This record gives sequence, C-alpha cells and structure tokens, in this order.
Amino acid sequence: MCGIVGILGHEPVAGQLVDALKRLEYRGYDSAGVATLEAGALTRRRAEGKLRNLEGRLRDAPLSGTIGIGHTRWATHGKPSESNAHPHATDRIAVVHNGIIENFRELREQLEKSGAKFASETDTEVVAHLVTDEMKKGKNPVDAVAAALPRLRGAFALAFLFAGEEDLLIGARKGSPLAVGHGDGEMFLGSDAIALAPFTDTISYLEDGDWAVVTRKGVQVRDATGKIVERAVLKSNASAFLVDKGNHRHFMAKEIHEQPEVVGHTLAHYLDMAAERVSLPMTLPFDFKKIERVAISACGTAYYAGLVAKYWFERFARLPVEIDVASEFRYREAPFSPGNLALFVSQSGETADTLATLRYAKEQKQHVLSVVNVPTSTIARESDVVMPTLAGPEIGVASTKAFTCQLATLLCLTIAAGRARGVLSTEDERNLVRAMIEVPRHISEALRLEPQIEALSRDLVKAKDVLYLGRGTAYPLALEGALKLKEISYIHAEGYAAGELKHGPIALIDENMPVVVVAPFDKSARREGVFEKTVSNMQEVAARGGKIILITDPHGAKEAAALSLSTLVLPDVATTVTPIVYAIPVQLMAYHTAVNMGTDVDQPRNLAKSVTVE
Ligand code: HGA
Repeated sequence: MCGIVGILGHEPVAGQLVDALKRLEYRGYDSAGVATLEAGALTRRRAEGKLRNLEGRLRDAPLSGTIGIGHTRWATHGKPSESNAHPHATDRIAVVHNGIIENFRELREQLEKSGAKFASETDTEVVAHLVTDEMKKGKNPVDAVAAALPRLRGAFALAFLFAGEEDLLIGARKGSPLAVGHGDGEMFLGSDAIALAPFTDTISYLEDGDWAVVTRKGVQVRDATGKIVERAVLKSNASAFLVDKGNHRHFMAKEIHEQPEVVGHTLAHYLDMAAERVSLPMTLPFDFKKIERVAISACGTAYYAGLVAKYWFERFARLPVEIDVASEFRYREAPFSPGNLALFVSQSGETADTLATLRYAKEQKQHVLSVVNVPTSTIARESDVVMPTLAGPEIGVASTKAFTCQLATLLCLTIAAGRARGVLSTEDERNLVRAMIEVPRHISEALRLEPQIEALSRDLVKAKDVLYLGRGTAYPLALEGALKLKEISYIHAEGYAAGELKHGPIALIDENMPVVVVAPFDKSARREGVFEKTVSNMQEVAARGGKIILITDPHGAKEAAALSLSTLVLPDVATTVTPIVYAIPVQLMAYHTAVNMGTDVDQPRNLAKSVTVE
C-alpha cells in the first residue's frame, strides 16, 4: 500500500509522475503529492483525497522541474490530510515512503531535541529530518542517506529528492517493494513495474536491504552492508496490460467478467487437457510422498482460498493441513518439523505479514511454495517454487478474479499431491480434470444470473447486517461472501459454518436479517448428507423469520427453494469445483449491493490493495 515513484527526465516530469501514480492508486488514495526541483529548490504540490484533487492543484499551480518524486497514500500514521500527505520535506530533501518506521517516536523525540520542526503526524517525516540532520553535519546526500538508513526500524521503500541536485534520486527498500526503471537518458523508481510501464519496460528489482543511487546515466545499487552489487536488468511485460475498465463501469465488474477467460488460462497452465491430467509446468523441489504436513498462511481473500485448499489437500492427498491468517501465524512461534511444506497465497506477492511468515518458515527449514499473481513480487522471488495465477493485473481493491485463479491453481496442486502420494487413482484424477475443464463455461453460465442478483441487491441495501452460511468448502465461500459485502458496501456481514449457527449467531436472526446460504447439492458419497444438514440449518433460520437467499444448483433448488425468499440456481457442477463457480454470485451480490448503495466500489474507504504494512 502507498505507491511511490521517482523520475529523472528530460522534460517537466509532473505529468509523468501523475500518470505513474494513477497506475499506483490501487495501493492507496487517502492523499497524493509530488515534489520537483524548481530552479534547484524543492517545491511540492499535495492534496488530500484522490489523485484528481492533486491534478487540480497542478492545473492551478503547474510545476516545471525535470526531476521529481510522487506518492499516493494509504495512511498508517496520521489522518488523511494535506499536511500528512507525502512528499515530506525540509529545505534540503523531500522523501516519499511506503511502509512503517517503527521507531519513529524515539527518533522524533531525538530530532526535536536537536531543533527539528515537524509539520505532520506521520512516521515518514522523521526520515526527512534524519537525512537533513546528517547533511547539516557536512555529509553529501549519498553519505547522509547511508548514515540514516541503519537508524530506521520497520519496513520501507523510500525515494529521496535533494535541493540543488538536478541529477540525483536515491531509492531504498527494506520490506516494501521498489523497482528501478531504465530509460534512454532517463531513469525511474517505482513501487512496481506497472507504474513505470508508460515510460520503460526495462526494470531491475531491488533486493531487501538494497539502496540505489540513481542518475540519468544509470543506477548504482548497494546492499545493506554498503557493498556495490549488480541487480539483473529484466524486460517487464507490464506495459502489455491495459489498465482500463473496457465497457464496464468499474474495474471490479470488469474483473468479475474476466473470470471465464483468466480461470481458463490458469487451468490451461497446469493441466494437460488432452491427457486429462494435471501437469505442473514447474519442478517441485520436494517429494510430496515425504511431506507429512502442510502449513498454509495468507491474508484476507487469499486466506479463504487457502481454507478451501485445506479441504482439498486433506481429501485428495490425505495430507494434514494447518492454516492460519499470516498476521497470527507469524507471531505464534508455531513449531515445524524440517522438510515439510509451507504454502503462501497472495495476489500482490507483497503482503507484509505473509512475507514475514514465509521468512519464518524458511528459517524453520520448510519447503516454500507460493501461489501469487505477480510473478516478479518479493514473495515469488523468495519462494523455493512459485505457482503463478494468471489473472492479469487486478485493480479493483476487492479481490475477485485473483481468488478464483488461486482456487484453480490450488486445486491443481492438491491433485498433483494426491497423485504423487498414491492416494488419487488415474481414474479419479481424470474425473476431476474433466470437471475442471468445464469450469470456465460454468463461470460464464453463473455470470448470466447477474440481472437476478442485481434485482436482489436492491433489497440487500436495506439490511443492516447479513449472515452467510456454508458447510464444507462452501464455508470459506460464506466467509468470502461476507468479507466482499463488508468491504465494498460497508454493510456488516458475518460468515459462519452452517453447523455453528445454533452455537450463537442464531440469536441474531429475525425478520430483518437476510441469510445467504451457499449450498451446492453435494452428490459425493463420502460427504453424503452435507446438503441435508444445511437444509436443517435453513429450517432453523426460516422458523425464526430470517430471509433466506439460497445459492444452489437445480437439485438443491428442488429440495430447498421452498424455504427461501430467493434462490439463485447455478449449473450442476462437480462438487469439487463448486468453490470456483459459487464465487461468482457471491461477488456479484456484493458488487451490485455496493453499486446500489452508491459506494466507491473500486476504491472502498479505508482499504487498499497490496497490503505492504503489518
Ligand atoms: N506510514 C506512512 C506510509 C503508509 C503506507 O505505506 N501505507 O501502506 C504514512 O502513514 O504516511
């Protein structure tokens, strides 16, 4: 979260900085700002709120500098306001920051004692004063930054601009991502390659602890010990991704509708369709037969994808799975026996808590496998093996297509595990793969429910609270449905395992409470009765006047539609793939409710994509 950019250009760079920030706005939109050098002097324009406010400021008071830095903010320290907007500056330097400076209080006290005057409530501003302090002692900009960085605790990506230095930017990263873009006599810094795509496709990624001295001639990178290091220069394909909404009103709508295609791409990557078997294009650096336990760690929607995978691993590979949200996992000091598998799921591949858990798992000698949507991300780079989801850039803050692609990838992995462990027969695998091949078509059919869901959502906007229920793999879907509704419509929602209803949440049910029941008709012999058990829970809700919205298939509708106020009938799909197909109505319901509420669907309040803070 928070996007940063820096440009050493030929022409005035303010417009380019804003273009790059537009591509980073998914990371935060509490405020935005830029700083350039005007006749050598640091000059800033900043504005609270979305980037368009900054554009307005720049129209009224343009900047002409050919070197500059920019920032779009997701506030962690200090309210979203103009004075807390980055860049933060003294008369010597301006800085933009993604991350958290954990020891900012203690640094601020020291700096204030020696006369520094602070103008914001942010943690970031200490960095500006710290470097200024070093420069006042006579250090040049590079030495001043070198002296200041080791004093910062926490996570950061930083870009510095210096008064009077027309050919120098310094970037640094520890924890948060930072890329260097190489142009023709121009150079760039950015939180990701997508931000720099309009200017260059030639990118180097800084490693953790690196800092980079950038001039128009090129870049010199030093590692945390100060040693000059080489970082590979890669060709990025980020510019191939068009960041626009197509014919849709929101990125989220576009991304929901892209799912038949992107899930299809992802499946095609991991399946041999002709042989009807899973065929992973990468070599796993471990043998599933020797794995005794899988530990899954993720955050938010990716965590729910991991929760579905737990059911699949246990069922198809007979592997015990432990799963926890990364922000808990990392502090639990969970014991691991060496040589087992730690699995991480993240859309951005930069999620700070997931990354910290990954590093812990590595210390504990686990094999590290990650499922990520950004293959150049830190999580991808630090994993032993990466299974990319081929969802393409996801811009809407509420994750949709990344979730279904994560599920598709995880299903392929669990089947590969089942085969390797001798648990899944060739026949079972063939049946599963046949069901998977049909998923993109079933998603398209599910999307046809949109008008019915749109009509339904006009009632949902009146609800104060909504309950989502599900059993088995429909339980994580209930959790995901509730999360999606909360995050974009701001209606309070809870997801519960249907069997838990009577242990508490049933007390909430009255005639004002919509209850969304995710209940595919489960045909598998082993789990016989799961659907019937959910129907019993629906009876309990109906008896208390709760308004049921049932999401099921034709068999389920025949059995239980009478209990519900509305029934969404999805195609009859194999039980295993239901989480992928049932994600669609759950997403559409949240989307249309939010649209009817009039909220900012793609950029909901208080949220940001790519959570690079803890
Ligand atoms: N701590 C800084 C930057 C926040 C950030 O990176 N969010 O993701 C601030 O609050 O401005």
